[in-house]
Amino acid sequence: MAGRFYVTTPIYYPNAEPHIGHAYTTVFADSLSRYHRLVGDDTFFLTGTDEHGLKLQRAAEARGVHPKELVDEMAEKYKRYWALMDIRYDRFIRTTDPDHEEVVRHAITEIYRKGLIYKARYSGWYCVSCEKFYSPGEYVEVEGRPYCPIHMKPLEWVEEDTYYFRLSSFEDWLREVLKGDIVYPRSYAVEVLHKIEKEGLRDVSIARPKERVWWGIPVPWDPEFTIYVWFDALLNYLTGIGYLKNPETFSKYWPAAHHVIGKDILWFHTAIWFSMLKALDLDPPRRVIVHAYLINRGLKIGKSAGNVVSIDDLLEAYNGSDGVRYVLMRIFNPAKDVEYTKELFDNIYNTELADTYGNLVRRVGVLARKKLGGTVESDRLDPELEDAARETIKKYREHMDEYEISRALEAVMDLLRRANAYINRERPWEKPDPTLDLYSLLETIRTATVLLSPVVTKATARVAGSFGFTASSIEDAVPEPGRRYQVRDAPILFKKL
Ligand code: ME8
Repeated sequence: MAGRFYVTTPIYYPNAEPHIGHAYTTVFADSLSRYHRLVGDDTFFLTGTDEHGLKLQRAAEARGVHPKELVDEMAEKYKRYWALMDIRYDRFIRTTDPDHEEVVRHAITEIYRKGLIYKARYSGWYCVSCEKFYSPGEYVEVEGRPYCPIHMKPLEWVEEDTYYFRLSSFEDWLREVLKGDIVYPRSYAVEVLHKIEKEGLRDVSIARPKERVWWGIPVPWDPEFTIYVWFDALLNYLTGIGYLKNPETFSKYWPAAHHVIGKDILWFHTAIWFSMLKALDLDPPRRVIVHAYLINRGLKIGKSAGNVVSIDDLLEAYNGSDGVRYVLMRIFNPAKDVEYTKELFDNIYNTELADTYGNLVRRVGVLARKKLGGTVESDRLDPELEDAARETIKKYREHMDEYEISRALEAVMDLLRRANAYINRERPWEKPDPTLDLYSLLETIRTATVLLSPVVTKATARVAGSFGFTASSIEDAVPEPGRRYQVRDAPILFKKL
């Protein structure tokens, strides 16, 4: 039964180019989206850039340009990197898009009308890199000064008039929502619940005086204030599927939303976002799918830590998008931080992509051409490989449906390792008629190729083209006798490092 699947990435701050951390999230969301298309779901994939606020205002100031000039240039860079990574989104949203600004003005006005926004004085410690206030207990102290625990930079003291959103009025409702299966893995929901338990749900400041933060959307009823960048940004998930402008598309994909995020922005995507939706009489998303960090030399990879691994370097090192995508998804971990090391990446690329998949494709392709002139047809299929393939499809789907992409890929590698063992054992090159062996191996390759296609986008298309099969639906993965392969070419898919 076909379902609906709406998947989003965070919209990234375009103050700098995307790096391996942004690629980690984006490739994951793209792979999920491609998987859901493969199983026949009506799918929409949204990504984009978060262009307002103090962080961008300062980045532009530092370069001596207007923020719009900076974000225009950087949004193009993002698109270029995502093209290089073969990311296939349905919309690239920018918070400076006119339809988005309209959604934000509409939403904040609605919530204000309901009496859920009020004016008061605010004071607190702020991290501009996070665009977030930190309360005592949340920040760390360095030589007696409050520092951001993520960026390890001094916080700035802010004291000013603001508008608050009455988050506190949603506490009971939010606790109930978080008890369900809305956050994946569940441990992150528990984390949010603990925070609420400890501190209560405090109202959140959602505006900044214009003289301090002018780069953003003015508060409609009081243009002396600019709307807080997070309040603005979260609403992109509604704009992206046509809230206001295209109610039909919107009601098709909401609430089938799956928000993929890093654990750094969990609070915003649960406590704040769910409450905003409730205030707008909208259902919460279907899922918030959280992942841990990529770290390098023990620290979260990021511009501030100065330990960034660039997408250019990765593409260069692993022969383009397929290698990078595969390795990133193979180490993908929702619960635990993963340390980037060149050895780990090289090893996965070499042993799994080059040796286990690439080498099998090459060997079987060469043999099919040499021994059978490229035409392989059989009404029988080795039962061991057939069973293994069916079992693999089942496992793969279970893992993918639970967003466990690394395990799904592991299952495919297991199947391919069996096929490699099979060819070594059966030695089809020595048989006068190796039809049954080669047919069975081609079937296994077809299964693996279809299952790998959401992640390894280009090489799988090449294998399908070279061997003459289609890989556009999960049905194409099912092994069966009676097909006819026309092997035109035995491609070398992955150069070994
Ligand atoms: O937070 N490991 O944007 P951002 C894993 N604009 N993931 C990482 C990572 C790392 N080392 N570094 C970055 C923002 N990420 C807001 C979002 S959404 C309405 C607004 C990924 O540019 C991860 O997904 O700081 C993280 O949540 C996101 O980039 C933060 O991107």
